[in-house]
Amino acid sequence: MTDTTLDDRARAILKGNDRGGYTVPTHGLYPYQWNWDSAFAAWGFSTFDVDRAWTELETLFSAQWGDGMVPHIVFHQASEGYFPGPDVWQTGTTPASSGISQPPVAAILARRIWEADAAAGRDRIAALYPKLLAWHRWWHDYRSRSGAVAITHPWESGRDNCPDWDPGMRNVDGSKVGPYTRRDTGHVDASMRPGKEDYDRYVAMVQFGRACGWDQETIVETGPFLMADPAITFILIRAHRDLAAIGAELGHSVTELESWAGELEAGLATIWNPEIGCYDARDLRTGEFAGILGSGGFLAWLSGAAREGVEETLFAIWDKVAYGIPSSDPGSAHFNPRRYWRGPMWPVVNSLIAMGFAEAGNGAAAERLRRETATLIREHGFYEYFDPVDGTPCGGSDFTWTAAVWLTWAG
Ligand code: 9WN
Repeated sequence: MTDTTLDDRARAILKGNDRGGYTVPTHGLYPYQWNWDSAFAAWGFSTFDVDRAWTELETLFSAQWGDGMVPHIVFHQASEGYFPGPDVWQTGTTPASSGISQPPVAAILARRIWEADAAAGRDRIAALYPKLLAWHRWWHDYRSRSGAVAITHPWESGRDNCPDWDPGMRNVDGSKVGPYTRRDTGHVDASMRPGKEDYDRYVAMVQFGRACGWDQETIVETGPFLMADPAITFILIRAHRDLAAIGAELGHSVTELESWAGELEAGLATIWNPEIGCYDARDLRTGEFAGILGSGGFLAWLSGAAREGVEETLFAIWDKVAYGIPSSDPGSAHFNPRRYWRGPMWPVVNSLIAMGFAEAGNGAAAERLRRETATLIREHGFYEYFDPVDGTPCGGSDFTWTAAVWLTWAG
């Protein structure tokens, strides 16, 4: 296919996954609206339909909770195709939603969407601004207490079963969750998905949230899982700054956002693991580091936080594969090139990493990453993710965020 044909195909995927005001990540496997998928979808739409781009974000924020949290899934329409659905989460919200959040990329991408058409976007971004601010306040008040950003469920990281979460997962008791039926393994090869023990623990964490009425204070203070996530920390620092830039342009005082970004920047010291020479996921219940190098650490450049020596450490793992930055180190015992987040390369994460490289002045690395990602999409199509060693396409096909990053970055 030529790149023009691929552009057409990418636009057709976004339109085909449109369910009216929101897009699903892919047909079948993911039948609802996901938080960070939608922010990428909006960015993709902004290349040919800015109005539709804003609508995507507006629909997502229509599900915002009273405390500012923006849920990771919004269940607009009933579907039998996904587990766990609204009957399992039981959050009691309208629209129905999950009880956890997802990486706060919305402000980063909203700023880019606004740049795509400044005049048309002014009223839309002005209306979204207080909602974005309330969400950022939620991350600050509930999740930034240890210095870095904490997640209460691996699904909140968006990088569900990456080895970064293994220390925290070991302490979650999944043995009493009772029977349930997974749907994901009916859509894609089970060997590419998280295992049963992982799912038992994921469900146990949902059951804890449900039992305490999704009380955030209880979940953070006494829930079964609390880990500091370097990737969300980098993303939030960057998102605070982008939201501050938006706010300043709109005439708001942004000192609060700037101070939140500064606090997190200082807090990065708490997730620096000298043993691996990199920022690292950390179990906040035990203090244990995960000891994992992978795509999460590469997001340091997005917030301008890369320290001396990090480039050498991290680029060595990139050099071990042929295509893009893998989600974990191919040299480690945890690495699995096709099992979800335990090794594969994800175009969507690579697009954020490249954004960081470009802004840090490393245009050559940004271009290498773009080229390697584009090669995979050209050869195989718009898959959810890829084997970084031999390029095998994996997961769902005709994937919204892969189409979106083709239009905005890789293509
Ligand atoms: C759980 C939709 C989502 C992405 C996540 C990805 C995967 C869900 C799942 O799919 O997570 O949220 O059931 O595996 O890990 O990043 O947002 O594409």
